[in-house]
Amino acid sequence: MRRRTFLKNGMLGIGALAGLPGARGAFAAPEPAAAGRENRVGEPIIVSTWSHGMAANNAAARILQVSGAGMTAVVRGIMIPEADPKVTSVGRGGYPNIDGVVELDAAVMNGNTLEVGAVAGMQGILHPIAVAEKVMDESPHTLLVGAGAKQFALSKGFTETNLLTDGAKKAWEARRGGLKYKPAGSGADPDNHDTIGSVLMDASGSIFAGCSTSGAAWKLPGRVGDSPIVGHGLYCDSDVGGVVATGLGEEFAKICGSFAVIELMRQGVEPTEAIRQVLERAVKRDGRNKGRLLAMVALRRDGTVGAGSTTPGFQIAVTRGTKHELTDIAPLYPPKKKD
Ligand code: SD4
Repeated sequence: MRRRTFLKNGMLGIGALAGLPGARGAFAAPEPAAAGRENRVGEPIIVSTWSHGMAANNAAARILQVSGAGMTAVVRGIMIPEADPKVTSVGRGGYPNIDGVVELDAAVMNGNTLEVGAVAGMQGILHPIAVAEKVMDESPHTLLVGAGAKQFALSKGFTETNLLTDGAKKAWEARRGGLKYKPAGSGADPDNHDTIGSVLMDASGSIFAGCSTSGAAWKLPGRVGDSPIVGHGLYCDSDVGGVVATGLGEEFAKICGSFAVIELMRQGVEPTEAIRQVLERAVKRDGRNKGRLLAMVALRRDGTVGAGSTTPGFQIAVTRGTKHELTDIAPLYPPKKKD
């Protein structure tokens, strides 16, 4: 495993986060720690998927510094890649469905209370992660989809916006002639990766998780992946740790990937080994999964970070206190070299 240390602090500012309707402010009271779940590490830890996880971690760390509010920090961190048009698998700039429409999925989870909030297949709203938080905090439900999710967001003061950038439209147009939807199980589209997922343990030992994605590029309208489904794309429990997934959502659904990793960790399995066992389960069931992106990162409540990926290229961003690090994860199934 190669390690690369990136700059401390000094990355993306959080100015883009201003003006969110009624969001918990940067100075909101911290969420209460769960009794007996002290942070034995003594400093907050944030782990996120992919290189854009660095910017997310940086923003989250700054929120933690000013308010100590872990859930707010996860949400505000994820909002950075959601707003970045260069990230083609999250928020604005995300690749659209087969009809050229961007549909977004997101979820949040509070590991103290096991409360969750999620939206799926939502169109025209820039920050699905913030809407997911509202679903958790201000609705009696856990998951809202499609037009209902959008209506809920508008009712909470979010505004409608165009999520399809010129770049994403061009990519879709270039593919349109040859686009034929590949049913689940036929392999991940190479354009289909890089969901942002974050797990955070705050100074009190409380654990929070969130993830946000535009899902599979060129998907069928209405397709929902693993990311907004608790237990598939994310899970956290402050007694154990937190997990987020990235890759082919249909395959995580079949094994309840994130929940499976948490339950192995609960039984004492090391985070990296737990992820390996769960990914192996997916590969054992279907050998084609060796060549499809299925990747996960986990944080155990003692501060141990684990990760695994079927294929090469996966990276995780880890922040401990003020130290940010991007780490390449070696694939569990390296592609065979061609002679
Ligand atoms: C999905 N898991 O919708 C998401 C896509 C993804 O990295 O993670 N890409 O299937």
